[in-house]
Amino acid sequence: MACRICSGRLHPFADFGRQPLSDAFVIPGDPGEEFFFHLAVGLCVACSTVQLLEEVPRERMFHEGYPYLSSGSSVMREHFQSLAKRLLTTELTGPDPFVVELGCNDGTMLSVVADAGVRHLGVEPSGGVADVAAAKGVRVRKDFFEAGTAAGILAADGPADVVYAANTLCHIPYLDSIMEGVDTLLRPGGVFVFEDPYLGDIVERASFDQIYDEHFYFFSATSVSGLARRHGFELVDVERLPVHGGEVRYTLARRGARTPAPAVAELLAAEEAAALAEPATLHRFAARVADTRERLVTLLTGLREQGARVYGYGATAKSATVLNYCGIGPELVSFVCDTTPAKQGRLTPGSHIPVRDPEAFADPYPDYALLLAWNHAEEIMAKETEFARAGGTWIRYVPEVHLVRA
Ligand code: DWN
Ligand code: SAH
Ligand code: ZN
Repeated sequence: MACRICSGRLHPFADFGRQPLSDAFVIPGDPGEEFFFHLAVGLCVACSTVQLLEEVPRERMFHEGYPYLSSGSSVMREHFQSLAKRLLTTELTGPDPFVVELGCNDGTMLSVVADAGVRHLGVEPSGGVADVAAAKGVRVRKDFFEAGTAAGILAADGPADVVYAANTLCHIPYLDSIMEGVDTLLRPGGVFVFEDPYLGDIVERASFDQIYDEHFYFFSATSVSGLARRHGFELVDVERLPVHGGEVRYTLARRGARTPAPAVAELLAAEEAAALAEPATLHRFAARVADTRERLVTLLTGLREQGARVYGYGATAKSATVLNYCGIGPELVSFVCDTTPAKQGRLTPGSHIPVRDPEAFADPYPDYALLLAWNHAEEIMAKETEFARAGGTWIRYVPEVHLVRA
C-alpha cells in the first residue's frame, strides 16, 4: 500500500472492517442496496500523513442529497461568523478583495462575507446544500474543487486573496490537484487557510469515530508542513481550535512570503515530543479503541438486560463508525434524534436505527442517552437540562466510556 500523497510505504494501524457510507441514511423499506467499503487507516512512514487505505469514489459521498448542514450547531455558526469577521478585517482589506471557500456547504461562513458586500465564491459539489447557500445570497459554483476548477475561477474572477476550507481538505484524497489549484488561484501574497480535525486530539482522546469514509486524511503540523513544502508553500501559522473535538487551523503562504509565527515551531516540537507520527503511538491508540468497543457493548447490553430505555443523540456521520464497528443496532438504541430534516424518517447507515426529530427525545425521556454528537456536548447538554432533571444519564465514549449524570 502506498501513500496517496508521496507514494511512501503505509503502515496500517487500525481496522474497522466493512463500513457503510457515513451520510447515506437509508429510506425504510427501500430495496436499494447499501454501499460498503473497507475502513482502515495507516501512517505513511515517509511523510507522516495518516490516511484511509481505501478511497470511496467522491460522487458516492458528495451529491445532490448530501444531508449535513454546517448551520445545525449554534456554536459552529458563531465559530464561522467570527472567522469571517477576522478574514474581513485582516486579509480582505485591499481595494477589491476576493475570497474562495472550498466546501462552503450551506454558506454559514460565506453568508457573512456576502452580507459585508465582499467578493466571494463558494465551491460546493453537493447540490442540495449549495442551493441553501445560494438562497442566503452566497455565490456558489456547484463543483468539486481541483486544478481545472481553479483555472476556470481565475479566468472568470481573477486571483484570490484567501482560499479557505473548513472540514473539507481532509475529505479530498487528490491533494496534489488541490495544491496546484490553490497555487493557480492565489495572488502572490495570498493565504490558504484550512481547518480540520487534529491527529493529536484524535490520538489523545481516542476519538476513533473521526475515522469514516469522508475523512480521508488526519493532519498534523508535521504532515501539513511537508505537504506545503512540496508545493512551494510554507506553513506560517497554526491555531488549535476547540470545535469538532479538537482541530487545527493551518495557514499556508508561498515560501518566503511571510514569516512563520512561533506557534508553528512550537506545535512541530510538541508533535515530535509526543511521538505523534510513530507506529507505536498509533498502535496504542488502536488498543484503546478496541477497549472502548468492549466497554460500550458491555454497558449497552447490560442496560438492555435491565430493561432500560436508551436513545441516541445526534445522527452524526461519525456515529456510522461507532455503531457499525460496535454492532449497535435498534435492539440496543431504539432511535437517534437529530435536527437535520434530510436525516429524519430514515435509518442510520448500516446499523438501521430510526432517526427521529428532537421532539421525540422528550416524549418521554429515555433512561440513558448515547451522546453520538459528543463534539457538541456543551451545546447539547445546555439545551437538554430537562433530561438530566428527569433523572436521565448521558453515555459518552470519548475519551473513554463513562456516564454523566447532572
Ligand atoms: O467533517 C464533517 C463535519 C464537519 O460534518 C463532515 N464529513 C460531515 C459532518 O460530520 P458529523 O455528521 O459527524 O458532524 P457533526 O457536526 O458532529 O453532526 C452533528 C449532528 O447532530 C447533525 O446531524 C446535527 C445534529 N445535532 C442535533 O441533532 N442537535 C446537532 C446539535 C448541535 C444539536 O443540538
Ligand atoms: N465547511 C463546512 C462543511 C464540511 S462537510 C463545515 O465545516 O461545516 C465537507 C464538505 O466538503 C461537503 O459539503 C462536501 O460537499 C464538500 N466537498 C467534498 N469534496 C470537495 C471538493 N473537492 N471541493 C469542494 N468541496 C468539496
Ligand atoms: Zn506519504
